Amino acid sequence: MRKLARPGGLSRRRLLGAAAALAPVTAASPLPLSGTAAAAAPDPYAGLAQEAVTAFRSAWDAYRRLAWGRDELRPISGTGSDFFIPGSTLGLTIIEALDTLYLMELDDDLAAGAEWVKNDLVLDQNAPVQVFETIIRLVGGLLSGHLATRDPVLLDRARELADRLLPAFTRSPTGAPYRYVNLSTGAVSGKENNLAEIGTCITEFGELSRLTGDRRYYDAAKKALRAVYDRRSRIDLVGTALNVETGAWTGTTATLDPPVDSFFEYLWDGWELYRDPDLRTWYTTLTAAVFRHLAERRDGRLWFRQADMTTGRTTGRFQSELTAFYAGLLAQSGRIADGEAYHDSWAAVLAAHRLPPEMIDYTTLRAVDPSYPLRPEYVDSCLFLWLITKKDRYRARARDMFLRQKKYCKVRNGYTAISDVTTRPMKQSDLTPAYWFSENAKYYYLLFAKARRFDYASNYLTTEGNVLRGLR
Ligand code: DMJ
Repeated sequence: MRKLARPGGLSRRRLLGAAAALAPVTAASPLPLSGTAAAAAPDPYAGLAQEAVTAFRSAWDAYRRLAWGRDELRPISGTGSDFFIPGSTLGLTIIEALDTLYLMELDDDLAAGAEWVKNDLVLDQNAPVQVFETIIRLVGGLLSGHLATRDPVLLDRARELADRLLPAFTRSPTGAPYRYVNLSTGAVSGKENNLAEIGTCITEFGELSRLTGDRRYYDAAKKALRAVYDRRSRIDLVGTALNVETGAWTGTTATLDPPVDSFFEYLWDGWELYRDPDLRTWYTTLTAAVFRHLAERRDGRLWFRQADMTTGRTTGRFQSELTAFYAGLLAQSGRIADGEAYHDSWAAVLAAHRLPPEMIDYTTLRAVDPSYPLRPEYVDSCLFLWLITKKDRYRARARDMFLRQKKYCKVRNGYTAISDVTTRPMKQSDLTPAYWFSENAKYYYLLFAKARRFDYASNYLTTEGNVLRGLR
């Protein structure tokens, strides 16, 4: 996933500092993919940059060969699968890959992907889709694809899709969106919705408002965030889920884990991108409560427990791998030491396991859910901690993770998710999640390559890794 560097503010200063540490790459410089790149001192990561492209290509070429146009690739059976609508495709992997193709300068493939979107993507689907996933993956992917190619049709498609999603927001009495909407009829369903799905849309919708001049998208997204913030408890904690019609809490556990995670991320990101002071206040107020009531040290490591949102009483000591993103978010929002400490906690998980389990009991680091669906969050935080602190440690951690992924997840047709990281040999499943093309592949490349089409000093990546600022 994510983010930032924008005019003004603490994080920009830090990112500018980080950028100064990079050898400047000009348009005339060769793309530093080999060990003989233009930098004066040999770059120990240059070979890995080439490997990151090779890894991406192996999965992308397999997708083109075996599953072109389908949502996702099943690399072991050599088939495709649907993500949003059984029996229909929305070309998810193509749309997720667009800006990664651009950054890697794979321009023929980018052109093929853009052509598919223009000629073959059918949005008028008489079926319900999950609003959150459609926004972060498809609207976000189309927007970053548009910013990469400057093709106006991609922006039109993003807008058309957002318009089909809007009833989920506008028909809700509270402004918190319904979970599903039928893309053809606008019928809404799923009145119980969780915080991540309610609150992860302001950067994609904000960008759409910025590019089209139509405020409706930004306003709908902000109203959804406000619907949650206004219902915080007296100790400033929020739960996990709301009834979007009545506004009553249906999940009252305070946690950073899913299904809340990116709700916090987009409060900060919305402030970073659009300078809306409400969003900063909401982020700051809720984060202070997270540190007051959820943060704790175990064996010197920083973790975030689960608690009752009204009383603050502890209800669990688990942590999802998805929450590893929070290390980067903390650093970006000015809590650098906390961000680094939290990343150290996840490095300890990697010292105990060959790949990070989906869920651990953080008191023992034992796997509670032993699957590894090729999650990107640990490396996502490596990227932003590296940009902010300039410490090589985070590139080294990303290299370690890259090599582990290669060792355990590489198959003939690219990379596969793992169903159990604790067995020997590891049990592989049969899926390359589309976010792998937008997130993992991109983060490794940006960390290792000094990509000349990326502005390391000023950028914003969404929760899905879509680049909305910083493409050049
Ligand atoms: C991605 O789809 C996004 O990062 C989302 O916010 C949660 N995590 C998945 C990948 O793990």
